[in-house]
Amino acid sequence: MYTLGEFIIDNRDRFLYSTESLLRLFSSIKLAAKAINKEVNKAGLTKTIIGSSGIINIQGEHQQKLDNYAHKVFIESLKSRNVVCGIASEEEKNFIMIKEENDNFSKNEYIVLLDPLDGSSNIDVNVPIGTIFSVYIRKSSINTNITLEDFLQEGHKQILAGYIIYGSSTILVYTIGNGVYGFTLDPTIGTFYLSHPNISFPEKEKIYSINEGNYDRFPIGVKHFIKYCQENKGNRPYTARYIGSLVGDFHRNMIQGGIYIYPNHSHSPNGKLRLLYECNPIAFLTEQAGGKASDGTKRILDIKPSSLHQRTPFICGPINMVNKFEAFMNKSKI
Ligand code: AHM
Ligand code: MG
Repeated sequence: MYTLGEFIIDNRDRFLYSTESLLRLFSSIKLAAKAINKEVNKAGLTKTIIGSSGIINIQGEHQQKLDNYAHKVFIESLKSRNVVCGIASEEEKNFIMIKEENDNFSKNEYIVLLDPLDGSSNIDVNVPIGTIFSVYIRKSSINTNITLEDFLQEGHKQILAGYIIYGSSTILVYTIGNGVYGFTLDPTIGTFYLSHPNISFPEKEKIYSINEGNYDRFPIGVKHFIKYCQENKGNRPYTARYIGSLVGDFHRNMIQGGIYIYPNHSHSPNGKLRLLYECNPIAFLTEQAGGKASDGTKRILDIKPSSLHQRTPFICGPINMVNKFEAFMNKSKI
């Protein structure tokens, strides 16, 4: 049984930055993940954790109590390991500047972006939810305050990205740009063990995942692609699977072979998902698993962000399926 800590040490040559800082970063991510896992597991038992907190977050959505809890746990845990200089969270309008005890700013190098609890509409109904994280090296000098520019970096500059899925078991999946690895939590002893070495999309294309309730609102190219997925021809129709938790839908599709689509539509002109907290980390994992991530026409990881909470249409999955989707989008514009 190979633990996450042992795995990181044994593979330290693959990481371009310090192993010690990576271990400290993971130690805070694991700690927060275990605390959230514990709360998720007893969500049905306690009214203090299910339901709305009564707060409308920066996205204009009702914040759930567990969203709020996960946000706080992650921030505290990341601060306590003294390894990051700045954090931005889907749940907070502005980025958080970390200060050191006797200083106005932190000399640490890592910038962390978080969706502390993704798929929160599923909390109260026992459906998988997740945490998504993404790490960059700051652009500003270590002897100054961090700035917004430290956070607005293209996705291809990520040095680490991953998610934790709180499902039938709790799994942490990550990449440092050298393949995708998954570790399952043994809740009895609180240790993550390697369970999914070198995950990649399988050859066989099997699944399409999209909220078809929005069908009438979709651009024509998306409608044509859906009809293509449903056509009885060759290896089609594909199976339709949609949980409404990006982490859950992506995890299944990466293991079983499927495309995830959240396009723009008439009520959501820029799509729904957030580039920095959701799309970039999942796009990094997608490419590392041999797939492709696009906004319908261009590579997600090449988009230069202009604001912290910006949204984008998001399509990810096996290369052939995403290419096909882009071809339908291009054809509909001619
Ligand atoms: P959240 O960050 O508020 O939880 O929203 C993101 C979620 C994704 O996990 C999921 O893929 C998508 O929203 C589902 O949206 P919809 O209900 O519109 O299909
Ligand atoms: Mg989210």
